Amino acid sequence: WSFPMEKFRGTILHHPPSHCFDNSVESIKADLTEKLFSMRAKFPEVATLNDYYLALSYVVRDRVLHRWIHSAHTYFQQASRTVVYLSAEYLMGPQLGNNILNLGIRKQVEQAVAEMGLSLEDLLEQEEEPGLGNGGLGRLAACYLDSLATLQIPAFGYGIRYEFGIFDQQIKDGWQVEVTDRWLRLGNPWEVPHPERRYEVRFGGHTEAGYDAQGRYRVRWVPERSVMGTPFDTPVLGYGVGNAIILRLWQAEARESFDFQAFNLGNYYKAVDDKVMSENITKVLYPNDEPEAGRRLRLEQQYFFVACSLADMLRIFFQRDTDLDRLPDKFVVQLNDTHPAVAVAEMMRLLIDDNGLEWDRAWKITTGVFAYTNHTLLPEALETWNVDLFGKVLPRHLEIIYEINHRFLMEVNRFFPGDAGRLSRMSLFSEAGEKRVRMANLACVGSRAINGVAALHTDLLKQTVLKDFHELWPEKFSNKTNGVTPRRFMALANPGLADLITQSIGATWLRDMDRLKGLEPFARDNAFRDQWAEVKHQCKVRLAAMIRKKTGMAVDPDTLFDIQVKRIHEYKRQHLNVLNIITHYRRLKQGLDMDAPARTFIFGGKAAPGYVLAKLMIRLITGVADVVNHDPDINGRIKVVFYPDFNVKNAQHIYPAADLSEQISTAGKEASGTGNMKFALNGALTIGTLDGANVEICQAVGPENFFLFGLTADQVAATRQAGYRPCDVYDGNEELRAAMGMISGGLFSGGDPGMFAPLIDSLLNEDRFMVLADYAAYVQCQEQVGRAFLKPDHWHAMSILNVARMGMFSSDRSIAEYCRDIWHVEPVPVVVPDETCDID
Ligand code: F58
Repeated sequence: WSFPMEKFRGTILHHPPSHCFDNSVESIKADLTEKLFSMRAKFPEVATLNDYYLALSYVVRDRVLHRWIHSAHTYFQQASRTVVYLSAEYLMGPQLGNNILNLGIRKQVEQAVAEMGLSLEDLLEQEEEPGLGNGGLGRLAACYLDSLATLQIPAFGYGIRYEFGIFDQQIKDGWQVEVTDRWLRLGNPWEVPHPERRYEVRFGGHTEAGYDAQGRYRVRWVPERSVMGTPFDTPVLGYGVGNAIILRLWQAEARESFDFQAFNLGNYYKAVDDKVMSENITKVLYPNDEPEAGRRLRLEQQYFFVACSLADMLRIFFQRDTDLDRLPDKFVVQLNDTHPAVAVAEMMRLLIDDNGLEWDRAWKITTGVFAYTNHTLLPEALETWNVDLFGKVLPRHLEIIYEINHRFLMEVNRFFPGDAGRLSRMSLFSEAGEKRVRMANLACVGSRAINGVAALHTDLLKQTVLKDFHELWPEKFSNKTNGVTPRRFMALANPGLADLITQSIGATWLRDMDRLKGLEPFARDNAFRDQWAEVKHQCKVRLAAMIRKKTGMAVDPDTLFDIQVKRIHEYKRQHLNVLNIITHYRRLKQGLDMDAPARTFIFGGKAAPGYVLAKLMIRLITGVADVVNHDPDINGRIKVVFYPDFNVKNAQHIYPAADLSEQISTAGKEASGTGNMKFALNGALTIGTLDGANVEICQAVGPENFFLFGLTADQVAATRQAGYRPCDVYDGNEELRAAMGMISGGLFSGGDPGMFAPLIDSLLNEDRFMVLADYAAYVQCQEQVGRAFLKPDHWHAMSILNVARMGMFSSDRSIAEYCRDIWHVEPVPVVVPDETCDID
């Protein structure tokens, strides 16, 4: 088969290539051997496991691209309204397994590789995931692409192709050590580069104002330097449909490899300087879970990917249209938090400077295109940029933002005359201290829709950080509770449970998670409960083997697996979990609580490299593990594990094995959480506060199937208002004093009493996240968990009901709501001819 080039002449693709991919076992085997030869230049005797992984990936990629070509052609022909998702992060996870699942060819591939003497599991294990995100926000973007494709929505995900993603975490002597993530080292078979379609992105310099030939006022940006953005496309398949969409990530490259003038003068180093500087822009993902407003490179990253993405969007628009007033009919651009918010100014620049539109017309188009999702309530996490820095990197954009602000504040003043406080709060610039650009305000002003990511979060947004904007434009606000994809986090991660569910209620739940409701009657069925318990047990055996492999530790799959995996952060309160473990440990040493079930406490998560207290929390966990795991008095009744390098790949082993999911953030601090959903979907019961989406999960599964504890968001605020003094709580609770005393006495730091002092001091003096205030309620709730676990029939019934009632937490539901309420887009089915596979 050769590519039918003649069909690609001109810009319009009249007939996409049609090729019948034979998905029989024989054919997959033949293709695999051929790819080993053509893509790896190897014959079977010398091929490594990684060669086979790559060859299989190319076999699968051909079939994926076939769907993408038909999708692109369909969307193009129909000039479909398209969603543009702008996100600085995507945590996609490994691709091979997911693509095999969505192509519906798992059984054939399994057999084909087995007949060649390989195991699919080993090949899947070879894949290094693209860790192009920090945590929940990046993973949400990946789940949303999965659902956009599955719901047949024409969409592009745009982002940054970081050469180094989130660091790999190792644990050395109990401490986190960060190791460069060289994910591209062995090649990435999933992406298709398009160097022919690059864009120039300009930076710095100054602006010049003047009049054009028609006497119109015009501003010219004279940049100081520019870099090129090259797109790398990764197709994302829908499940059970022919549709595929594209994740398009931009890589920065120097305009020219060498500055020839400098080179000719003999200054070789000056010549390579530019190349290095330019390519730095997409070198590395910032590993912080809070913004770093000081970093010029971070601002450059943001503008770089926004400029490339909007230029690309306009290129696509102009293929079919000439009238920019129709842009909002054809595209909607979703801003995933404020990281791409500079897009509002860039859109205005493109319309006014590059396309000659007048301000009002440009503003109407801009505010017709954008929508903004907020992901945080923590005031310190709201992104701002120093005005001087901003002006140096983006002088023209700063001018545009000043003009937007001027007009906006006049509008505010019309609605709320003379309200100076409001004007200063709503201004796009904060003037207290050094002058800064407020990106959330820019995103709100430039967008026609604003949403939070869980019901409580959206309510709190309206009452606190975005209160003024809500009062001005209540109609812009809505809630879109997060969701997760059941394809990756059930079908792929937990095939045993997925099969059991499918045997009981049919397969449709994977595309319509509300169908899980059909499991409810099975909660009373003894035989089913036994099967359910057996699946969970197998998952725990599998995780125990992984723990053994990664840490050398033996854990018992018959114990209660109590798991907290997420970024390490004070507000997520891993230290509250630890205080309970220490309390439990002490009681056991005293001969108390002897009837409690044996537990394995498992932690996982990365700490931002500069976040001292978070790194200390990891050291505390490993310190406690060291003592407790080796104490002969405990005799295995408690084990503590820190599972290193928590990422999407590991997560797929971890969620299915949990009995208990720890969702214990301070109420009002976690915007939504999505790990909470992944655990519950896999049959874990939750111990949690009324925070983020826990509120909705608890309501959906029923409070009788959820271990709820702690202060509510209102109580947290009221306690703070009333002058909360953590030392009073400390003084009044003997067990708390004892637990903290064991830490500060050096028991978990090899006798060093100073090691955890910063952590202890911060709890005693300020306790911003009310750890001490919730301690007693948490310990008590954990006792309740222990008692419940001793009644396995009831426990498994609760577990079944949790899964049965998780329907609304599918990312398909979230995306359907975005489509209906914000994006106003319709599905565009894609017919892929000549496909021989059935999707099961
Ligand atoms: C997370 N934010 C929220 N930010 O914390 C979580 O509650 C929510 O479920 C999730 O978004 C999805 O809505 C988050 O992950 C980041 O990682 C940012 C990365 C860039 C710097 C600032 C934090």
